[in-house]
Amino acid sequence: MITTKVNVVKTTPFNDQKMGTSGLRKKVTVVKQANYAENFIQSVFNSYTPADYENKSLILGGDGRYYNDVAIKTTIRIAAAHKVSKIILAENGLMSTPAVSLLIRAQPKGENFGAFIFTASHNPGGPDNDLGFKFNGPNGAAIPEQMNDRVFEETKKISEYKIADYTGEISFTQPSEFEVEHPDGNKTKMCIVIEPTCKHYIEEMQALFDFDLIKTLFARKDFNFVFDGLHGISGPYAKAIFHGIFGVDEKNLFQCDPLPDFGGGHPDPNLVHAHNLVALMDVFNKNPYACVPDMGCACDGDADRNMILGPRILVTPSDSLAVLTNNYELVKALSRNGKLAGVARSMPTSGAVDRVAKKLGLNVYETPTGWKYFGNLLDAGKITLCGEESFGTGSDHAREKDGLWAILCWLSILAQKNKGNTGKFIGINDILGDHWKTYGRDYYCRYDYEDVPVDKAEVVKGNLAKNFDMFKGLKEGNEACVFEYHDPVDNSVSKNQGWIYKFPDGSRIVFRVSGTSSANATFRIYFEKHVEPNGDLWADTNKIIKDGDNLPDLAIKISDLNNVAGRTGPTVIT
Ligand code: VG1
Ligand code: CO
Repeated sequence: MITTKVNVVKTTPFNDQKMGTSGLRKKVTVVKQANYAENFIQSVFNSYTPADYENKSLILGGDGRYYNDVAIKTTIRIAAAHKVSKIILAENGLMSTPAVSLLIRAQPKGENFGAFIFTASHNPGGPDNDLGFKFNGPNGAAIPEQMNDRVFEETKKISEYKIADYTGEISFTQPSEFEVEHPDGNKTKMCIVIEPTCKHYIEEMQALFDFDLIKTLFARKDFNFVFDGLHGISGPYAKAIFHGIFGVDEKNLFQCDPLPDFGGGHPDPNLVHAHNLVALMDVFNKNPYACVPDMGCACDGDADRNMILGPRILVTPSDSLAVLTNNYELVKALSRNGKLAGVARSMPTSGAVDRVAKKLGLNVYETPTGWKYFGNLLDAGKITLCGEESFGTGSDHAREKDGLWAILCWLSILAQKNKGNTGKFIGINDILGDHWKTYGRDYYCRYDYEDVPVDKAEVVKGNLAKNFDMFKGLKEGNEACVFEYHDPVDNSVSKNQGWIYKFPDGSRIVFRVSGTSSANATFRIYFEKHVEPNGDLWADTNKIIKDGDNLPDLAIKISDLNNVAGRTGPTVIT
């Protein structure tokens, strides 16, 4: 038993603790400042009433990045001072974002306050890189925008925080107990229980998917599967599921040990940062003699994102959402409650899923970027499946996007398509080809301009609004607007969610400012062009978006980004 006393510590506010698209992300050097983490965590507690957290449990997990251990210990000490009765601590502090969401949802009703997830997701880690704090409520979802605003208000007026004075060791592998003496002399108890990193998540996946069916796929000699964990938290899950259950050779599971600095890379599964996997899958078609696996996939640092690759092709996340919708009946996790209730996509995600939804008679919701906007739709039963262009796919099973779940969806489709097939393997390219022959192809690409100084970013934003009329004048039927979301469940309004420039055929250029970068501004430019089923379905994306209306050129003309930011092109193209 650890005995400890609560101290009330005077502090002054930091003015930069506003949560972005997904939690608070800052450089480790910023979080290391005295009182920085304490202020933020206390401000979360201050945004609730004692009835929300006293005598409740609090879940703590994370992606294992540098400094998480310190942040977790601080949170435990603040939770003790707020009479939380039970900390459910992921073993070694390691648990993926979707696994935490599922674990919250598995807690007895009314007994859980929520969870802190210590992750900056796809952002790099290490002493000079990023750290992140996410807070999810008792429904398993990241708290909504209005709650983020409330926390921000608290961070601006905080004057003190409450913290247990115990600064000794706290085990991340063994249970422990605290006796906490409060300023009024009352004593409370708090226990820490250790939750294994993977166990609960894997049980949930086994219930959601037909693992025996998927095993028939892995039993085929002509199915070669590779996975890249990018040294994030997906590795332990991938090893347990793909190797432990499906028997994939461990040498086909790359970078599956979580590292505090992700081995120096960005744990971001895209064409740029997952370059080894992309090269192995020969996506850029550089080696006609290469023997390419049938499926390659990867997850990000906190394992909520997924990347799916077929031989020599990336399945764009927008297409992935459309294909999953079209094939939902082949996936137990999607069809277990009958027809899909509806689908949703973030605004910059391509309209590919809209075409499928139209055919299947499903409602489509277009939300701002960030998973938190799907929460209300999922809770209200309006949608079953949702996704974002940024490699995020998920469903009503959790309240976060779920990387391994999405991979299991694709494995289910491949297994079903090849059920009883003794001939040539029906692969990802065949599934994509069939899809495009039915719906046409929405060529899609994103340019990121990272690290634009804030004053220059303001100039670019000014240009974007100023040039609406210029764009509309270019072609009859062109439209331009600032995206605003009206939540159909709670009627809340989210303004300024990106600039849309739309052509009459549905092609679009979209601009947004990232809400996950830890310093300076990142502009994201999204390009989308539709080609009809009888058009060129297997062309190079770069060629298509430049053919006819040259979308990248036009985007630069509208924003004057290269000039203003002194650049010759984007920093990342995916
Ligand atoms: C990015 C993506 C967004 C995603 C968010 C969090 O946000 O664009 O779609 O929801 O990251 O993903 P932004 O504001 O930088 O564009 V994760 O995997 O960081 O939790
Ligand atoms: Co993530």
